[in-house]
Amino acid sequence: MLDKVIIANRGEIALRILRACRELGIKTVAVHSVVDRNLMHVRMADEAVCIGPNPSTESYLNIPSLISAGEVTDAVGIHPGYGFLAENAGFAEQVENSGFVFIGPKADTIRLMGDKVSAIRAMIEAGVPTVPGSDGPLDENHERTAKIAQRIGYPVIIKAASGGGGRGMRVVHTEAALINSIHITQAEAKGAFGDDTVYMEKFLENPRHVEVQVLADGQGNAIHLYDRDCSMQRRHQKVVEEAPAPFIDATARAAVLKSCVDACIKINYRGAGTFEFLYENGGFYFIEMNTRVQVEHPVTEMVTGIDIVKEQLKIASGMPLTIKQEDVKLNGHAFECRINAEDPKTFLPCPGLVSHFHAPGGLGVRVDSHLYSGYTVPPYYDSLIAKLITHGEDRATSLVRMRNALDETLIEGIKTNIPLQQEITRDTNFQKGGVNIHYLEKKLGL
Ligand code: MV4
Repeated sequence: MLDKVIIANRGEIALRILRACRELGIKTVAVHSVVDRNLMHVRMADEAVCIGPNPSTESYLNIPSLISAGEVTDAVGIHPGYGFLAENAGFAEQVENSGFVFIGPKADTIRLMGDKVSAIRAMIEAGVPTVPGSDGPLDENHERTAKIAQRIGYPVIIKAASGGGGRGMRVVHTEAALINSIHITQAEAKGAFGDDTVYMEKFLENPRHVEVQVLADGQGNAIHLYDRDCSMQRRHQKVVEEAPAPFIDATARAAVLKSCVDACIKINYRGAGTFEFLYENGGFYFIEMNTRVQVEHPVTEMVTGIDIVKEQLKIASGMPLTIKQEDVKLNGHAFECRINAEDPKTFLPCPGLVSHFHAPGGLGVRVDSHLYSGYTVPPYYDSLIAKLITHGEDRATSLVRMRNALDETLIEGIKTNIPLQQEITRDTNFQKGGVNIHYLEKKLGL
């Protein structure tokens, strides 16, 4: 087992990683910015190192600082969490070249999946269902491009190969608009990512966002932990997630789960990973793969009983996966509501002093949060301050527990999106289940 791990993140996920390390007897090093010296996990860690000033570019994204912290503390591994450097192949490479274990996939795998064109190619080769598309970059041969669009059928979507998560994409409805739209997307991609490579897909109008969680050890063993539905989102920010995804065609689901496991074996994947799909009319269409632990991993933990972060640490220690696919049993249903320090009407961030915090409780209620009474939410980072997770024997039980948990939660001193979450749990279409990715924005009148 890894002896000592640097937790290269902050907030709830840093605390989540610390808890997993404690269970495994791994020593912990919290690295933090100046303002974050009072974070819950910094107080609890075996050691703490200040890695720089408040802006994340000078602290949580400061690679030399992070490597130095590993050196001065004699750490063995570095856990990147999510966001920040979690999917930065260059970081993973520097971590490994400096003699540390990067708790995640190999740098080459991160690079393969970071380029959406190479990711899609890898998936096609592995038998994962993808969106009908160009299956490669578009070039300056406009006739060829127009033919691809004709074959796929309009509307199509142009996406930046270096994009992802909703950045750098444009929908095209007619051949007349095609070439100009490609040029605009290329220019934007060049500016945002320094790479103007774009590709084309059929634009799916009303899909759901369904993703598959996997674990693989890079030693020939891989399993899936079923699926999650993350369709309840606003401007590419997930708001509520649930596991398993409701109302999925059983045959399509069994096939897609198997294809994800096969793909992990084929690319020799290592660590925790997520295959993102659009799900429409009973079919799955791969769009991207995430090579990190995700914010919403707890809903999968609740329905499978598997600690995903502990598995990441065991895999990084070189241990083979001991969980067999047939031992992964789905038990009940789980929801996660993301609680953000933001105005529930304008969605503007709302940092400040939390004068009072009271967490909900009871059977099937989990709170992943670094909050405490007297904590000040700084303005420099993501506004996620807590994740409320509920579990129940069925979807209705899990949902009523979430409604109660939200009603019980007290966060005073700052505005939060709890009123929005309360409204969602009382929405009859959400209660029925299976709403698509546009539902929340339409409900909010956007
Ligand atoms: C799409 C799509 C429709 N058709 N691709 C947005 C985020 C990025 N991960 C991919 N995205 C989309 N790709 C095709 N071919 C619609 C979206 C999309 C979306 C996807 C998942 C969750 C929320 C979304 C919100 C708007 C658009």
